[in-house]
Amino acid sequence: QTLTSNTTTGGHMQQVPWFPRKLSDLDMFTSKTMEYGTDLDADHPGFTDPEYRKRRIAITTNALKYKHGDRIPYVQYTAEENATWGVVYKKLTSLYPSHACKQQNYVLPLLEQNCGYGPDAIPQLEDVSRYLQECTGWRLRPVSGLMSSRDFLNGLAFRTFHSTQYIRHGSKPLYTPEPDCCHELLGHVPLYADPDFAEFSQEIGLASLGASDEDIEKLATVYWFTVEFGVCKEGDDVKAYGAGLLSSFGELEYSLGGNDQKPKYLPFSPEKAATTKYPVTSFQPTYFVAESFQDAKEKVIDFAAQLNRPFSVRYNAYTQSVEVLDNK
Ligand code: HBI
Ligand code: FE
Repeated sequence: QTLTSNTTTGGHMQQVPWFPRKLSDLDMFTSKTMEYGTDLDADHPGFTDPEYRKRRIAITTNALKYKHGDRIPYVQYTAEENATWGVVYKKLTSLYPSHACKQQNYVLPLLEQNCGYGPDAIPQLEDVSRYLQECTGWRLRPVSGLMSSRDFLNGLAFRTFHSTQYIRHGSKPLYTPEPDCCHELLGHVPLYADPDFAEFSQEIGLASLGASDEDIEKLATVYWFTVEFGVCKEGDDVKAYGAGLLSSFGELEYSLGGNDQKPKYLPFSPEKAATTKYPVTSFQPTYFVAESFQDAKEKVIDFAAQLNRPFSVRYNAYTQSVEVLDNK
């Protein structure tokens, strides 16, 4: 951590890890993307396919050149890429009515009407981002691969979701070891059109600005158990809202107790979730159940206030920038 932001609290200058103060500061993250992106790991289904690797480089170039305020370039997806999307789209949307939270089911038809969702073609990030901005002020930014937890969470503070634009390898339509556009567009995007989820997710981001490395780890774990693998109460039922569930046919069924497997449910508590260990390559043994997105938001705000940061922040939606407040 070399970059620092100075903040004055109680008359003392304090150095904390650098953090973005305005939307265009997110341009700083572009060159720091890690792993994958263009360098595929050996167990990736596309690793030995030179055509796939070339395609990935072509698509991630958009993200590497992107600056705040640019249009996100359209990608001319190939027939094979659109076919892969179609397989995923049909499989997942068939499970949503019974398994996904009501917000996912409310928003999906709106995305079909307003920004090109459907089984035939991969929606364009630019169209999706514009629609989200109308709904909640959330937007997408193209990204070339995995970011650090700090950078990724910092984006959320500015109602910005970093999204990959490439698709998984066509040989295994229902498997991907990394985020791809199916995961982003089906798992994450719909809930960013929901006002309560929009606020909840931004709070995790605001808490991450200038946070210590230990607190970033905690917030990334809270993110994991909510935005990625969260389930929520709906009357007497439990439904999925986490993107890792909404974009995985197998785990979506498993997480709600399908196939006679019974995962453990705990009531959502950021304190508890933040220190819970989790596997990254198998289904989750434990899910946290939120009462509602509003309740989860309030719990995250209380949790964030206990973290070890000498200041608090306020997001100014008019200027789309962050104000640092002297008091904690
Ligand atoms: N980077 N591009 C990208 N996409 C993610 O979903 C993502 C990330 N970096 C970290 C991350 N997610 C989470 O696992 C948490 O560490 C925040
Ligand atoms: Fe994700």
